[in-house]
Amino acid sequence: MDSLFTKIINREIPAEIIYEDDQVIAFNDINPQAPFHALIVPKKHIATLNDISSEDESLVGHMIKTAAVIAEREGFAETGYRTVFNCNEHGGQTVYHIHLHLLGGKPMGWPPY
Ligand code: DGP
Repeated sequence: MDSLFTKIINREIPAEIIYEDDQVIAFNDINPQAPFHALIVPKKHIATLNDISSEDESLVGHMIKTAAVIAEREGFAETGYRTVFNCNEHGGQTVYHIHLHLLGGKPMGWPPY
């Protein structure tokens, strides 16, 4: 059974795709928590951060670099932005295919609860 995000990668479910390359895809979050809120998702299915293997380290680095590239492209790299990985129940993870939230366009609060 493919994950929800694999279905988006395979164009079985529509999404507003804003970036794609051979390793990752990025699309707007369906429930935005900031003026800009996108998800950077690896094409390889990895369920949680706990499942990242040493061979995935460059892929995860590429996800983070992609967030920075999109922030620059969207014009909020200098003012700043928030990136978040949620992991499992206490982390607030609801989709079990790792994804990096990229939020921008307003000042973010801290702590995040
Ligand atoms: P998390 O709670 O960290 O697992 O974040 C999952 C995010 O995925 C949440 O912010 C909402 C978003 N999301 C869930 N279903 C869909 C969908 O079908 N399309 C899009 N674009 N985003 C979705």
